[in-house]
Formats: sequence, structure tokens, C-alpha cells
Amino acid sequence: MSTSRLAQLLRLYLVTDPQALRGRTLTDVVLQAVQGGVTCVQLREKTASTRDFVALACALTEVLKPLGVPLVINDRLDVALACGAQGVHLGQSDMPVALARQLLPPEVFIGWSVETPDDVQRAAHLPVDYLGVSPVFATPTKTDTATPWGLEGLCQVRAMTPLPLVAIGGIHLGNAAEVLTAGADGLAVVSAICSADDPCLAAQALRTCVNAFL
Ligand code: TPS
Repeated sequence: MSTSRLAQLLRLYLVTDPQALRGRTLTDVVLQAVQGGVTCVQLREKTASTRDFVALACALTEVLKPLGVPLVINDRLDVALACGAQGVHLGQSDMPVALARQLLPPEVFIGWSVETPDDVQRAAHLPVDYLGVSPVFATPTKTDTATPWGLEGLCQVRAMTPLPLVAIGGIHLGNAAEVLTAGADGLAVVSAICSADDPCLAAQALRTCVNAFL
């Protein structure tokens, strides 16, 4: 896939968290979010059994494939392979990306979280397809994060790499425009959509904001 096509697919990127769903099912929230205009979905399960993770991934694949929305699996290559996901997202303490590249079919794209300028420099020599600039702002959703980049940090990352950049961490409608202005190709959110009263409306509002930057 070309870099510009991938950047397009990452414009409004929903990352799931079972704890953010407020009692609703994952599939319901994902479907509403896609109706609202989410362009990519990452399944992120930190405590599920492998069996449950695979079952969820397969269920989401069935829902998303006909809609043309790519599914990305967080951390677990085996789960991605089992469900035929389009992408894998890896953090700094996950499987090394060079090894992941060897294990995955060439059409499966790989995203990598960058937490420091050193990480961004390393990415230039690694087989990664996009970077997650993480976290841009402090977030209660993930508490084991590095120091936030802030908008200036995001601008610096933009200047350092031609790779598609997805900004994540504390992003919501109120700061989305400045995050895009700072150079992100896409917005990745957990709580702004998963925990919204109406995930469809929340996604719609964010998508309108993203579209204004097209
Ligand atoms: C594309 N990550 C960093 S901050 C955060 C997560 C899950 C929570 C954001 O929650 N980049 C990508 N995917 C990931 N899973 C990460 C980084 C890791 P909220 O939007 O509620 O602030």
C-alpha cells in the first residue's frame, strides 16, 4: 500500500479499550463509530484470554471487512494472522518490528509507537509503515506512558520523518484541530469515541474536523 493511501486510512483511528465502553458491547460501539466515519479500528485487549481475543478479532473482521474499514491488532501477531487483520500495532516493549516484518505477510502494515526523538530516528531504519506519536497529551486511559510530546514535540516528529503520523493520547474534539495543524496525518482516540454518550455522533464530529484538513 502506498504511503499516501495508508495516511488516508489512518485519518480517524479508533483504538478500543474494553474498560471504556460503559457497559456497551465492543461490536456495537465499533459499528456506531464506523457509521460516524471512523476510517480504521485497532483492537486492543490487554487482559483477554487468547481465545477471547481471537474470537473478538474474528467477529470484528466480519463486521469491518464488508465496510472496507481496516482492522489493526494491538501487539499480538498471532491474533492478527488468525483473523486476517490488515495491520498490527506494536509498542516499544512489544515484538521488535524487524522480526514482526519477517513473520507477517507483506500486505499487513505495521505501526509503531514512538515515545522519544531517539525512537523516531530509529524508525527511519526499521520496516514500519506508520508511527503512533504517543502520548501527545497525558491521558487517564493509559497510565504507563512516557512524557507527553505536546504539540511542539509533535511538530518536531513531523519534521523528522516522512512516515504517516497518527497522534494519540488525550485527543478530543477540543484539541483535534491543533493536533492536525501540528502535522498529524490522523487522530487516534480511545475515550473520545468509546466512552462518548453517542459514539456515532462523537466520531462524526471528529471526522468533520479531520475532513476540514484534507
Ligand atoms: C496508534 N497508546 C498510547 S496513549 C493510549 C494508547 C492506547 C491511550 C489513548 O487513550 N498509538 C497507537 N495505538 C496505540 N495502542 C498506542 C499508540 C498506545 P485516550 O484517547 O482515551 O486518551
